[in-house]
Amino acid sequence: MEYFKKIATGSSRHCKPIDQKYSYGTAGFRCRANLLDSVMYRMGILAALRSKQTKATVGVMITASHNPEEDNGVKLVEPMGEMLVPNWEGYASRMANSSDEDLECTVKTVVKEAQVDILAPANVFIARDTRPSSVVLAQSLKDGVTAMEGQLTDYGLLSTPQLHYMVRCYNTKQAYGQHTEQGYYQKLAHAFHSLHKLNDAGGGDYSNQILLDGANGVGALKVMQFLNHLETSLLNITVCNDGSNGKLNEMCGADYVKIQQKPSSGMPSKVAVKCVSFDGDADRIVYFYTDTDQRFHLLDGDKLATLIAGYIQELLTQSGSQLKMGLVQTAYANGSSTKYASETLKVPVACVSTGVKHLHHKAEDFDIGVYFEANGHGTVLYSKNAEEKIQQASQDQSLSNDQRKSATILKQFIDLTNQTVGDALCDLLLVETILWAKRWTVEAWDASYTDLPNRQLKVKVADRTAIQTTDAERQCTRPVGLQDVINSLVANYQTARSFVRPSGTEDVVRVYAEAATREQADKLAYEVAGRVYDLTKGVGDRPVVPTS
Ligand code: G16
Repeated sequence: MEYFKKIATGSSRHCKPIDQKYSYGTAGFRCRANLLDSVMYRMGILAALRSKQTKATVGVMITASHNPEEDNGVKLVEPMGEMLVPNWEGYASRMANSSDEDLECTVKTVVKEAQVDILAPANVFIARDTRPSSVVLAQSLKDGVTAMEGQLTDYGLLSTPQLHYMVRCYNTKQAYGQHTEQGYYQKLAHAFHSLHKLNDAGGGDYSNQILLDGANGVGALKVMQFLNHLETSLLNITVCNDGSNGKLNEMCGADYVKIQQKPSSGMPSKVAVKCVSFDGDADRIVYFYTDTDQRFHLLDGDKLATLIAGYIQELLTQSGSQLKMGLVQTAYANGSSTKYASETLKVPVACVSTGVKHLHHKAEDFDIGVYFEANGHGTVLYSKNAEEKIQQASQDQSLSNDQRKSATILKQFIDLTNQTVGDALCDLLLVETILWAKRWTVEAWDASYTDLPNRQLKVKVADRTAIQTTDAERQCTRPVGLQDVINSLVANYQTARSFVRPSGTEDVVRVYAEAATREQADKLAYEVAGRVYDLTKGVGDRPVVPTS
């Protein structure tokens, strides 16, 4: 058939490096950009096949998000804006790893197994981040889509959540919004402005000044565009690390701030000023500030999750709604946040493996599912039933004015949320809306609970897949004996916890530890990292507890 001949012809221009093995990680394929040409071409083919099979538009984002600028990657977007479904991850791996000669045959097998109507039309939306390599890789991707005679819309530079949003808008025939950048900004600005009007008693000690670290990436560019739609008397954002001179994610961005537990470079140091950091493709956000004693305070994904869940809970109570809300976290969630959510907010908490795909899926179990990874990646999902009930309550004349008002606020809150995936800009606007409504400073928010001191480390090893885990990654099953070692180290500290897992985006093993004091958390993390190094053939220097 014509299609399959075109695959082979295209493949000869996008040859797979011999012996290169690609694995579909936490959020798609990710590695050095110079190894990705063949992967992009094949993901163009795969996206077209998925579009044919679902009879809907799908998306492909070219980004390596928080990774260094030299890396790149690909994230695939399902018709309703979610991440690619698990069985298609398997097809993606098979296609990425097929030899050039076998590719045609592999595609035929996928077509058969997934029951793809090869003659159906295909429609693919694509976008890219600001990495220099993304431009060339976009062409490889397009070649793949074109080989399958798919239609293409190239949005050029977008944040990852913007592309997810475009795909959902298009497939819902604009019921979710317009599938344009302007449409996205207008929807958010309208909801944000409306929420300020509705929360007319807001303000108080609230400060509308924000210093924003754009990670020298696409998020900075998009926030600057959004500012044209925003009433600056409500929110005054100064964008730093806008890409004009710094390098993407280098000593800046949400991942840097979260892991290093210090402010991004490239930002003025101002006491008590609210700062936010986006990651490289603007799907994560963390807040931070420096207090009058020059101490750094991080408000990470856990603090965002509990703030948002607590506020929604209040609105549900005030509107008399019976909807059930739940919070989804991962093993990285600080123990204090889990305790605060379940004991103070009385919100049920679920723990799943790392990766938005897992959190998103679990959040669908609730009427309203709030999900956040500690690294700042998260959003809120509202079931159809929840959206309908909230809409009805906002117009129900049998309810009191206050009840109707709370339901109306919730309705606008839904409009301010990107339900497809974590979205740094939407999350920022949600947080600012809540802080305004509660008349809170960033310090007041921070005081809702105190994080247990924690440390995250990366260990380079010969083969990170030597580490295997279970129980939402909280227990290590391989190498045999490592979990016993971790248990005995943890037993030496108070209120301590530690786990290890292979990263799905970087070639490292991640180590997490928390304990009652900063010294204990650091010591425990380095001790566990040292044992990981010993038991899984560490590369480079063995991690040791720093002396100062
Ligand atoms: C991706 C995923 C996140 C995950 C992060 C780190 O984020 O979307 O869910 O937490 O990678 O994953 P790992 O620990 O496996 O490396 P991003 O923002 O880099 O796309």
